[in-house]
Amino acid sequence: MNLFNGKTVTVILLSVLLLGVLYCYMYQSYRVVPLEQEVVRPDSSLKYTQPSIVQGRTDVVTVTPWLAPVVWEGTFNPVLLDSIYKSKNISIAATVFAVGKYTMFLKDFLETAEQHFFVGFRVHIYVFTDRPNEVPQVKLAAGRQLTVRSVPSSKRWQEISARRMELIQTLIEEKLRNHADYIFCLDVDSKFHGRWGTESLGGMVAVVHPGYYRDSRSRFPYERRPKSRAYVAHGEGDFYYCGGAFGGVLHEVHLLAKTCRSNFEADAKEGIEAAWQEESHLNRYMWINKPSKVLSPEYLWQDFKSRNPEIHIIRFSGVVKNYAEIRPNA
Ligand code: 5GW
Ligand code: MN
Repeated sequence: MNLFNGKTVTVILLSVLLLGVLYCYMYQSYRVVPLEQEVVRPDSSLKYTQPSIVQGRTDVVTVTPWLAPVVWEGTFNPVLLDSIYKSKNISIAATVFAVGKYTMFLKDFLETAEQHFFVGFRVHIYVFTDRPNEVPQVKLAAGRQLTVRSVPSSKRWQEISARRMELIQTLIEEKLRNHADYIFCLDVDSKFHGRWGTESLGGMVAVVHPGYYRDSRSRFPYERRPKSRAYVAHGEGDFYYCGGAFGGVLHEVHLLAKTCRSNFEADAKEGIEAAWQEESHLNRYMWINKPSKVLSPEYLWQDFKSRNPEIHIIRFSGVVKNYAEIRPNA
């Protein structure tokens, strides 16, 4: 019997090949762990107080029934979070509208954003205004930018409101793709008072409205007419979210803006305007498509409201405004 006939040689060669492949595969899978551990952050960022798994805030709900975190002071470590996102070299866009006399709010908004909004990160603020010459000169830190985009004047709030979603949609399509990772859309009649940073980042992010967060949902000012595309039925809805602040990753906010805009316009064609315009559409959208992160009312308080005990910090708050003075036709 010839041990070295063609068949045996083939079998031996195939076995060697198989062992080789197996070895490479095992070697790889053993390596995966150390390789991943090599991508560590600087030592100092790994030293922080031990997180507890049994103690934390008990006075507020810190997770939704669909397991999205609800961000409250005391639920996160800002230094740890910043170090995680620093290594990803993220950039954050923010939109703010200042049409008509609302340009008067820009100075405080922009100056306080410098002090509190994603400090140390790449931030690009887009101001949409019909009065570009009234945009104040604010000194920006390195890595931070401001762009002014002209929009037509409008006397009707409904028009401004409707166009907000449209302008957010087209900004993302035309400018932001491949230039920003996250976007936040904020009301201009507000100021930052405390940190608003990486703890707020998520796929789709909504802020719980300060005016309704302790109420039963039967009292939420959702759009209640079924013929509107912003309709939320009685007995439905999670929270009442603010129209004055929302955000998330680019593609999520793009879809949100596009959907809200088309629902808003389809309603308008039928002569319907939702109770709180785009805030109503946003609330409907967030009911159907749950936000992946919910920000507590720390992230949009109102200056006229006294601070409730569960509010340990006010990060962003709407100023008290004189409606007669600033609003057209008011
Ligand atoms: C708002 C209401 C009635 C008429 C006009 C306006 C208006 C809103 C305006 O004239 N110019 C303008 O830039 N806005 C933008 O929409 C601002 O960014 C403003 O922060 C946002 C939402 O309107 P607010 O802040 O008056 O609404 P509330 O519900 O926060 O009081
Ligand atoms: Mn506002």
